[in-house]
Order: sequence, then C-alpha cells, then structure tokens
Amino acid sequence: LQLERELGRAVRNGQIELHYQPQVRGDGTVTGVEALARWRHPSGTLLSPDVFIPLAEESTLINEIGLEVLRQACETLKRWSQSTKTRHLRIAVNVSPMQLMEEDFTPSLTTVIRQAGIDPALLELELTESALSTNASVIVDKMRAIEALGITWALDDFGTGYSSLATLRQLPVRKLKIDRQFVQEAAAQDSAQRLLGKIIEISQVMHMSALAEGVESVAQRDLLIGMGCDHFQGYLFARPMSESMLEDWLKAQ
Ligand code: G
Ligand code: G
Ligand code: MN
Ligand code: NA
Repeated sequence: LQLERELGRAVRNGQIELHYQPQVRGDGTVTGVEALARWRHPSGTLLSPDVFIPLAEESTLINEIGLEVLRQACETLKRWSQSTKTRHLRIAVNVSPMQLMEEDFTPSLTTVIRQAGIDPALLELELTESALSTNASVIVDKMRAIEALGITWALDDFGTGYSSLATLRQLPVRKLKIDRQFVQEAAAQDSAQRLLGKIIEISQVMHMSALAEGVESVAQRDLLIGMGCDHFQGYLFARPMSESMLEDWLKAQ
C-alpha cells in the first residue's frame, strides 16, 4: 500500500527512467533497442518493472507510467536523430494491454510523437501475445489505427500466449519476439529445437521478422541464424543499460 502511494508520485517526481537493451542482426549490426522501465525509488534502490508494472496495472497509474515511458523514448529518438550514427536506430516500447484499451491512448500517443517531432517509423510498440486472449478484435482494430500513424508493432513473448494462427494472420505485426524459454530449451532438447525452427517458419509464412529473446551464447545465436532467425536480443550482445552507458556501448561497436 505504501509502495502504491509512492508509485503515484513517482512519475511527477521524475523517478521513472528508461534502460535500453540493444537488438542486433546476425552480423552484429545494431538495429535498435528495447526500452525497459526502471523506478529510481527515493530509498536509492532501482526497482524492476516486474515489481511496479503489475502494481500500476491494478489502477489507472499504468496509463500515466506508460505515457511517461513513451515520452522519454521519443525524447531519446529526437536526440538520436541529430547524429548520423544513431538516427536510424529504433526504440521498442512495451505497451500494457490495459493501456492500449484506454480510450485516450491513440490521441495521447499522437501528441507525444508530434511534440517530439520524430519519425513514427522509428517507434516500435510491443504487445504480449497473451494480450490477445480477450477482446482480440477490439485490440486488432486499435493496433491497425496505430499502425496507420506509421508506428510498427512487435508481438512479445511469442509462443507463450493463446492467440490463434487465424488471429495472428490478421495482426498488423512486423516482428515476432520469440520467448526466451524456446531459445533456452532448444540446446537441451531435440524436440524444443524443432519447435523453435517451426516458430521461425511461422514468422516467414506471415511475412514477419523473427527476433529471438534471451540469447546468451554463441551456440544459441548460430543455431538461430541457421534456422533463419533475423534479429537477436540477449546478454550475449548486451544487458539493459542506462542511456549514457548505451551511448558508450554504441561508440564501441
Ligand atoms: O527490464 P526487465 O528485463 O526486468 O523487464 C521485466 C518485464 O517488465 C518485461 O516483461 C518487460 O516487458 C516489462 N516492462 C519493462 N518496461 C515496461 C514498460 O515500460 N511498460 C510495460 N507495460 N512493461 C514493461
Ligand atoms: O518485454 P520482455 O518480457 O521481453 O522483457 C525482456 C526481459 O528479458 C527483461 O527482463 C530483460 O532483462 C530480460 N532479458 C534480456 N536478455 C536476457 C537474457 O539474455 N537472458 C535472460 N535470462 N533474460 C534476459
Ligand atoms: Mn518486451
Ligand atoms: Na518478451
């Protein structure tokens, strides 16, 4: 309860910050980053989104936090647009299903993009596959309206939700983010490895790109490249890091 009250003030007090984890191609080229929210709590600890996002989702706070995350991501894109080394990089932002269902979401998103003056094509929104288990048709309509703004969609934690292949075919999604459990099980089990291959084939049939999450070893990366996976994210390449650490990391690439 205490934490909930503090979270209510966190946005106004500038305690929500973004860390960024790079996303790369098979040859190591960086294509963008995923923005991951952190709460710099007054006690000094950096709280994980696993703690405060579910808490925020219990009330309308998720809308405020979600909008703040979008604002910061767009500000970063605006700064990056000033340098030839960073102007092509995309930022992927996680959107909570509740946030997407809120009626002001699309207009607020439009305002944030206009105010930052960024190219909407550099903003990618991630929705988890499980978000489609209820209200799928309403969600698909919202996703289409947002795609019409020039923003692209990625389906997060793919393979762990309950979306049908029929729904998947109708989604305005450019990228499937394969849940890290498939990547991690593939090394140990032959059946898991074949499943991973089939998931990548699904992305190809749907004309979507496939990003493997949680890639921690060269062996995993090479296996995935061999299966036709085209994007990668994981500790093998880089951990989530602050914006200034990311800028140093990018320079070193
Ligand atoms: O940052 P970390 O790797 O601990 O992320 C944990 C979880 O929190 C992930 O599932 C991620 O999708 C989620 N998450 C991180 N940032 C945000 C955010 O800004 N909004 C929402 N809705 N979820 C987020
Ligand atoms: O939104 P999503 O649930 O995909 O959030 C990404 C989460 O995965 C974050 O919590 C991030 O810290 C975590 N993560 C990123 N790379 C790796 C990795 O290589 N291994 C593991 N175990 N977790 C990772
Ligand atoms: Mn994500
Ligand atoms: Na994920």
